[in-house]
Amino acid sequence: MPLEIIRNDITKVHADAIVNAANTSLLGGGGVDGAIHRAAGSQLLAECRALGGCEIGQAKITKGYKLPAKYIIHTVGPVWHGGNDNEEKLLADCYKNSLALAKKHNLESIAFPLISSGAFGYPKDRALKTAISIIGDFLLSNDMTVYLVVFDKAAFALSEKLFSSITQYIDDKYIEEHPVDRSNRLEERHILKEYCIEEPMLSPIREPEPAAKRKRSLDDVVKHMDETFSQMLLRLIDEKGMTDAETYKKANIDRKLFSKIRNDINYKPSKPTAIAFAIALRLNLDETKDLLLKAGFALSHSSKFDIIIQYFIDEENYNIFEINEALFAFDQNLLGV
Ligand code: AR6
Repeated sequence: MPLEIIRNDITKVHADAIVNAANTSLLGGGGVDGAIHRAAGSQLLAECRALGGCEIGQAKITKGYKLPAKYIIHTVGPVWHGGNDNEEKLLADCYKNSLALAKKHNLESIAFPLISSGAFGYPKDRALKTAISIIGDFLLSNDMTVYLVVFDKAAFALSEKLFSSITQYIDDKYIEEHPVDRSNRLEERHILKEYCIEEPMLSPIREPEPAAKRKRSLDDVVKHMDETFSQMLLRLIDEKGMTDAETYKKANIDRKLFSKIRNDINYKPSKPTAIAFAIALRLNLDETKDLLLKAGFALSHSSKFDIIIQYFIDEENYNIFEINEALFAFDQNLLGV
């Protein structure tokens, strides 16, 4: 998976490089910086001394010494002064310059902490947004595995607005699934019995789906009935006029997995992989269900994971990285594995 949000101590992460949230002296400090220097050993400080410091937003590379990572990319985030002091641009530069340095050294994987979000006081939800947006952009035109290491989940929160609208959506969907209040229903049964009226089917009344959302015809469905997942995926990629690379990047799927799927007509993907492709292809809910069915899966209203996916499809928000940010906040599996 090209971008993975993980909860871990970054000094334990096995990646070609880990990123250090340093200060301009590059001579060590507290937080991640302290942890990295302790874990890498004193040779790291000796190499850092020779670097002559680093400007805010810039990045410099050293060896990883005793770390599992081969390299450390040191970058200096901005101190948060309330948001009107160019903080966002400087933080974005940290990610951009670190990724550029990793690319220059032909690295295949890199792990970032949430730069500036500790001692430097940058609000964590904003820091996370910037990180995801810059890394997401980078991955649309580069092949690399990027880990975003979120150390303390307790302090981590999705933006208040997104979080509450997803929570509301989850609540609504649960209600839709259980539309008749149990107590009302018992009372109803009681009245029916009292008056010896035959009990009708108490099936939930559902609103018909708006026609605009039903974009595929019965004809279409029948015509493609015998397709396998892989065949349907490749057909949809053609129909949408997308390239393979564009598709697997937008799906947060790595190239190797994609070529496996392309070359094996009977490939059975995992549910998160199948959904990731539906998102990359901007499928509507019905089309998503059709594609999932080919892989033997369905979407239900009793799974939080499924409801969150439906929320984003409903909102026509097909940014896989934002979806993963939300899934992570709700402790769900991420898309693209
Ligand atoms: N692994 C992953 N994340 C961590 C770890 C760890 N071992 N330890 C802390 N974090 P900070 P900054 C998280 O303060 O805000 C230093 O003294 C932490 O929860 O390390 O950029 C430097 O020398 C937070 O979310 O970095 C600078 O002077 C994030 O990493 C200054 O602090 C960043 O917190 C830099 O401050």
